[in-house]
Amino acid sequence: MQTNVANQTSNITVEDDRTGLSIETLKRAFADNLFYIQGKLSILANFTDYYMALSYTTRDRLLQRWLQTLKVYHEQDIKTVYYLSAEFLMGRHLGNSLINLDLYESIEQAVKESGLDLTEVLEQEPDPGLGNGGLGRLAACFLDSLATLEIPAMGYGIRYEFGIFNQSIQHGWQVEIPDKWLKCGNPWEVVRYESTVQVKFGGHTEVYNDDRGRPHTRWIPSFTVEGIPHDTPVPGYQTNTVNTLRLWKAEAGEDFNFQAFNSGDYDGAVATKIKSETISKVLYPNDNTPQGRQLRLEQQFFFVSCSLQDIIRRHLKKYGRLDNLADHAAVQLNDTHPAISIAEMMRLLVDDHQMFWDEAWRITQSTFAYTNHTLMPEALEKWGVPLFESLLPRHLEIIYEINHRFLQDVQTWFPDDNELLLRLSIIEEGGGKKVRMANLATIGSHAVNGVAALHTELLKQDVLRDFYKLWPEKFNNKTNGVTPRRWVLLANPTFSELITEKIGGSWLKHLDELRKLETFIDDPEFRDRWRQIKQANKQKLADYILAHNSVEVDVNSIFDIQVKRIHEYKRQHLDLLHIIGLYLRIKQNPNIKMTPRTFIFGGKAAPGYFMAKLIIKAINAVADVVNRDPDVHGRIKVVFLANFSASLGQLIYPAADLSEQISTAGKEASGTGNMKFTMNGALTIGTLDGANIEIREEVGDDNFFLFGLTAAEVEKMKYEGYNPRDYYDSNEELRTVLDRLAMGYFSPGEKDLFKPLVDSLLHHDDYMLLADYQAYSDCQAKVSDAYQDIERWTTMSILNVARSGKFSSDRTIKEYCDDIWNVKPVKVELEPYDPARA
Ligand code: C3B
Repeated sequence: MQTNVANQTSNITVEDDRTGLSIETLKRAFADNLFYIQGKLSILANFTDYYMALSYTTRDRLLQRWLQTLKVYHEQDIKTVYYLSAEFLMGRHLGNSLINLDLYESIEQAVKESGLDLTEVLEQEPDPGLGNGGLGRLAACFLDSLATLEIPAMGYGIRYEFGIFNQSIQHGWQVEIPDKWLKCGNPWEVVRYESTVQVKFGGHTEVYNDDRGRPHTRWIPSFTVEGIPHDTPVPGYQTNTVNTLRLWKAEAGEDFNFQAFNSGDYDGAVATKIKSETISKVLYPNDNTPQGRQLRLEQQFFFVSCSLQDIIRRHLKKYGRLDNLADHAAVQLNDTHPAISIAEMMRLLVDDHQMFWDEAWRITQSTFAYTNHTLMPEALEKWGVPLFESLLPRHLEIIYEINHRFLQDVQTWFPDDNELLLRLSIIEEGGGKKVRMANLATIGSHAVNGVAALHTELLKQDVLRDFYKLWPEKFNNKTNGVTPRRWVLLANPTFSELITEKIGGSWLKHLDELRKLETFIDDPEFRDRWRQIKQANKQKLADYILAHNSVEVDVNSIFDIQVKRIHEYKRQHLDLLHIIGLYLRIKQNPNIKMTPRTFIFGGKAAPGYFMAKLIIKAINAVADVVNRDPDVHGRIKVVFLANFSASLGQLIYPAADLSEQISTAGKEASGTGNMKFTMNGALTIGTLDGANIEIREEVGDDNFFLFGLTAAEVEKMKYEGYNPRDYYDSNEELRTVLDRLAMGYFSPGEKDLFKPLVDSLLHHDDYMLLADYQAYSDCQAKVSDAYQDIERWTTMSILNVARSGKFSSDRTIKEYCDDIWNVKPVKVELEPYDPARA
């Protein structure tokens, strides 16, 4: 492609190419980076080159703020938040950096004057998928809010070489393709070799006496791995604060190969290298269902040990002592994935820094806090003792010691309650001993939180009930939130413009101000534009669907969307049963009146999760039949969008009319997609689950389509003996729907394809689809009616947005700061860039 990038070196001489913000300087910097970093003349450059050059241009402007932030943190007496997470689903960096630097329009102009279209360049960026779903994306929203609120903070995680797989759909089935996100290089990371740390594995422990005759334990590992920090800047929105996301890459220790190599065992030497590097090779693609694989424990310990050593090293350098660690560091455990931190911190303090146990324990407990993200029993991490012992022998000893002391305390508080001891113990007995990571995290932390009000209540009453009895004051709720910068401003620019025009721009930092939109609710011009923007967003998604699925959809139909990981508890198949129900109604009566709908699905299934993959196939099979049937006459269409990701989400949320949040009550800890839909003006059809409850509370009962059993009703029904067959027998439509699916109506040539799905519903129905089917179907009829009244729908949509302020992650982060971390903002003042002084 011919552009005029190189022709733009006009007569500007004063502004610095690396910091200047004028269009001319940006153009020159862009051309310069294309030439000197990408090594390309513009006539030979491709879009990846443009993307890279533009990223470096943007990164230069971040660096000034980033290094200044580091300097301020270094010089001032501050307390820092360390967010430990095995996943960070950051989304694309370039667009977000431009937004947060307030540089979007200037760069857009500079790029345009260079003959290019910014949106096309932005599309070149690989979406760094270093997470599975909600938990990883929450971590990313939190980093954005921390920087925006000017809180000293650092994210710590793993630099996976392969992120979440790319999903393609072949013959209706999910096919996984490795995600080589680093193949063209990563302009957003800076490697800090000088801060490399050593991580030990395996081996044994031994006791020795120090100079003064005090006994200590030391760990003699069988191998050591190096952790190399890769730092990514995390800019706040319209602040100078740029925090750091530090991801660790595993490499072989320096001395790994010499012995083997010198004795001629070249293969052996390389094998060690490969084993070491395997640790940060790939993200486990499971969401809410851990697999007890050794490599996974290695990953967890690897990044925890790297991060804690890093925190201690930096603290010691600054303060020269460790007794005040908790005054300067708050470490948050994002689920149990980093829970081994509790034992590793004790090891570092007691063994390496020779601290007394009680002092080390006080520091550990006051430093750590733990967030639980799921009640699914199968998702609570447990590691077999033999595996643990072979990989982390010293940590097992430390865990036994923590457990021993803890259970002694329990015994004095509750004498003679052996059952209680068994339930509270970090070690699960019977059927092979296991280490319970949630117990370890709860005992070793000063605060434990759930992620929505209902979830926290259920934690207290159920999963962590006994701990709640011991320490009620430890437990607190922190309802999740999402960043409005990525999920509204970046994803939905015209909509954001309308809002800013009406209420000013400060809503982006104070989302509660969206309330002011209610004053415009009767303004016909405002309402018109509101609808036009939604329509235009739907058109954009329709274009995408046509290009990717070859399905033409009607932008006047209800865009009814369910995007999230595929899981039985999330009940994508309930949505599907309803679609089949509608289809059968059309088949029975081709003239039936029906509000047109486009049902859109997206989401990945864990590769080993058979039923989830079968659900994807079923959606596509139904889509094939429904979309081709002339009787349907375009009234319903079904689309499965492949490879749902953060970037695809940015296209989808703004285009939704209806948000499907239909998990079995009590199963979805919070949900965060629900919040993104609401903020972009979609209405929700949902159960009383997770944060849906709070969304409904905020937007008002009249502006939310509620259906289904409550968590308490689900429990009661299960307790009393739930029989899904009763619903099958008594509900004719439901019976026909299930029969058609089971008979092969949607799978010609493969009669029994969906039998496992139907059997599971008829015989177990763990997630109570059949019990909720009729209520869901009735509620959907109300949605269709409401959509017929376009004025009523518009009012509801505006109210949903105006009342969504609570769901900003800024609010969530402020609560963590006040109630758990006890940290305060730190202002970063910018100094003019001066290479001579730097
Ligand atoms: C998810 C939960 O399933 C969601 O309800 C919740 O909104 C998010 O975490 C964020 O809190 N979750 C996940 O994505 N992965 C897990 N292993 C556990 C929970």
